[in-house]
Amino acid sequence: MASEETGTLFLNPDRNLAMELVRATEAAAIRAVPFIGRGDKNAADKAAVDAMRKFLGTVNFDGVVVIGEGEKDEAPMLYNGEHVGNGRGPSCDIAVDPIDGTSLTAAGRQNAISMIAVSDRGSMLDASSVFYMDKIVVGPEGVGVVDIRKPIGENLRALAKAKGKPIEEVVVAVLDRPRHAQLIDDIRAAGAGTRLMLDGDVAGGINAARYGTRIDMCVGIGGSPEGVATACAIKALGGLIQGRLVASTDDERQRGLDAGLKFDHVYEANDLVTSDNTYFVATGVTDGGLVGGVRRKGPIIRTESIVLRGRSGTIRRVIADHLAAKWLGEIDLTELSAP
Ligand code: VTB
Repeated sequence: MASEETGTLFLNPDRNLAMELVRATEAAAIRAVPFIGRGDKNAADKAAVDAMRKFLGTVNFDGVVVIGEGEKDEAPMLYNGEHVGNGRGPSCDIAVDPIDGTSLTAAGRQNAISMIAVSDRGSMLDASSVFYMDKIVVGPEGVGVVDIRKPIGENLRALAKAKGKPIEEVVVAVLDRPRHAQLIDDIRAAGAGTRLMLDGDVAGGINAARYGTRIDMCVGIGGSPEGVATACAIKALGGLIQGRLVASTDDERQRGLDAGLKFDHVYEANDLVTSDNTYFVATGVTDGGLVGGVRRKGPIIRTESIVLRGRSGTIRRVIADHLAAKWLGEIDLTELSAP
């Protein structure tokens, strides 16, 4: 028996962890609710960060934050290198974004989520010194078909063929940024349509890879932390993610090189996270294409989450009803009145 087996049981994240992690993203999403549409993204982020840190502290694991979102805009964050969990149980790397879409939340827009990705200790790429990554994400049909090194038009034609549909029916999610003007033109010139995202390319990437959505591909330059988190999810969905780091300044490039990162290099899913023992959990803050937002229904607060597990290749939806009375006094529930 494996001492090896015992070791595996105790040293690596196991399936029980997933439900514990959902509690943390649920709490972060619920706590962010009073800040929806209130114009203060840092306050929303702080509420979510505090809730997530508190819940993670009760979980049986020894997590190290490899990727904490926030440095880029000096938002409140779970810091890189911070230990989370109660220190007992499996040793994990974690990528965390208490709210991906703080601006969306502050504006009262759709598609804000709270998310955590987890994998075996030492398996996540620490790309924290370089903020941006050029990415391409597609579902299982695009594996071996699409390649970030090829022109977008070629990739779109190849994907349309692999999916057995005309290119006019192919839909591509892209962050709506000036830097993507040419990319957007090229996608449309190839005959495909775009879904321009204000923020949230993790959800965009997952929707591109997930079965049965209207999105076929997610491309463009987004956050590198988001790239690693998306890779944890893609392991469960069987799709493809490739990323290339993009330095905005010479200093940043040098910091990346000093940290052992490579430019002009294509990071595959297995480079972004070397383990297949990955988890990705997300709870909707506001309504979105991936998960619905937090709702108040009479005496309960309803949250909607997804749980993806790399090893089993599963995606599960978790609908949770939380007794609102338990949260009274802790949060302002006025934002939660049923739509
Ligand atoms: C994306 C998006 C995130 O950062 O990764 C983006 O998915 C990239 O940075 O929700 P810019 O906003 O500077 O383009 C976020 O917007 C979060 O900061």
